[in-house]
Amino acid sequence: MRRYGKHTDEDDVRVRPNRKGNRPRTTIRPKHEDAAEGFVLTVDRGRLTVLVDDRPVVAMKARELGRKSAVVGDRVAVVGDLSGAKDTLARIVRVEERSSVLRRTADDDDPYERVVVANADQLAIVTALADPEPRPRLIDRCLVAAYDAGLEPLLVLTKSDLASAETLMESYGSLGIRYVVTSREELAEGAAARRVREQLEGRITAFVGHSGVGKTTLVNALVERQRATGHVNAVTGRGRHTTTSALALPLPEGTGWVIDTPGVRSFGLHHVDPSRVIHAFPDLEPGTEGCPRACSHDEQDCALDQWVADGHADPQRLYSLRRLLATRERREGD
Ligand SMILES: Nc1nc2c(ncn2[C@@H]2O[C@H](COP(=O)(O)OP(=O)(O)OP(=O)(O)O)[C@@H](O)[C@H]2O)c(=O)[nH]1
Ligand SMILES: [Mg+2]
Ligand SMILES: [Zn+2]
Repeated sequence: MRRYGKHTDEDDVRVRPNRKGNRPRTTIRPKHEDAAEGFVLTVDRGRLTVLVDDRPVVAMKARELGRKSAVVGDRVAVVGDLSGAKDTLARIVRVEERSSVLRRTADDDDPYERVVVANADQLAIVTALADPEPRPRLIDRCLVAAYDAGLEPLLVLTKSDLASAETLMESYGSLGIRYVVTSREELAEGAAARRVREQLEGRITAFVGHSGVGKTTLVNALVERQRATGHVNAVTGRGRHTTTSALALPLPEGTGWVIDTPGVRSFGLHHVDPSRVIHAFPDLEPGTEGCPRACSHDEQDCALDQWVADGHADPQRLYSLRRLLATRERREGD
C-alpha cells in the first residue's frame, strides 16, 4: 500500500489499526462496501471463476490483496464488471474469513504449504480398491490432514467391481470413519451416486486421492456433468493426472457442493499440529490432561496408556491415534 504514496488512498489511512483507545465505528468498516459477494469455483493461472448471484464471473486478484491468495471455496468480495459477459474481468478485493483451510505440503520436509480448498467441511478420501492399488498410508495421511483442518472424513472406496473392500475396511473400522463403496455397475445405474449423495447433502465436500482412482468419474455422476476423465496406465498402474485444477460444483437440487481436485502423488504433513489431530478423538482427548507438556502421545510418560487401561476408551482407538500420528514421521511409500 505504501507505494501509492501518502495521499492517494484515504481508506487505507482510516483502516490502519489503532491498538490504543477506541476506534470509531467507521474505521473498521471495510473498503468497497458496494462489492458483491462471490464464491470461488475454480482458479486457473491467476484467473478465478467466481459465482456471483448464480452467474460465473471471471476475476483476478486486486493488487491490494498483496500476497494473499484466493482458492476454490473462498468467499470473496468482487467489484468491477460483474456481468459475466465474455472478455470481462472483475476484481477480487477481499477474501472473507475462512471456516476451514485444507493444506498440504508436497512432502513432509517441504515447508511450502499449498491451500487445497477453503471452507470445506468434509473431506472425501477417494481410494480405488484396485487399478491403482490402494495405498493405506495415503489414506492415513489424508485422515490426519482432515482432522488437522477440522474436516469430517468420508472414505470413498471405488472400483469394487475389480477387488473387494473387505481388508481395507477391517483396518479402518476401528477409526469409526463413515465410508461408501462404489462400483462401475452402480455408477451406471445411479446407485453409487445416490449412496454417496446421502453423505454430501448440505456440506461442502472436497474429493482428494491419487490420480486415476475415479474422483472425476464420481463427481460427474453426482452433478450430471461431463468433466474429462482419464485412463489408468496398464503398465504403471497410475492415472494420467487428467484433472489439472480444482473445481467446485453445486449438487443439483441440493444444498451441498462437491469439489473435484487434481490427483496427488503424496500428501505432505509438514504443517500438522498433533494437538489438533487429537480433537478427532474425543474419547481420548480428556485423557491427555495427565500427559507431559508437548507429549507426542507415543512416549513412555504418555497418560493415554493409563487412560485406556482404566477403561475410559477402547485400546484400539489409542492404537489408531498413534498410527495416524506416526504417519507424519514415516515416508509415503513405507
Ligand atoms: N472398473 C472401474 N473403473 C472405474 C470406476 N470409477 C472410475 N473408473 C475408471 O477409472 C479411470 C480414471 O477415472 P478418473 O475419474 O479420471 O480418475 P481421477 O481420480 O479423477 O483422476 P485424476 O483426475 O487424474 O486425479 C477411468 O478410466 C474411469 O472410467 C469404477 O468404479 N470401476
Ligand atoms: Mg480427475
Ligand atoms: Zn500423551
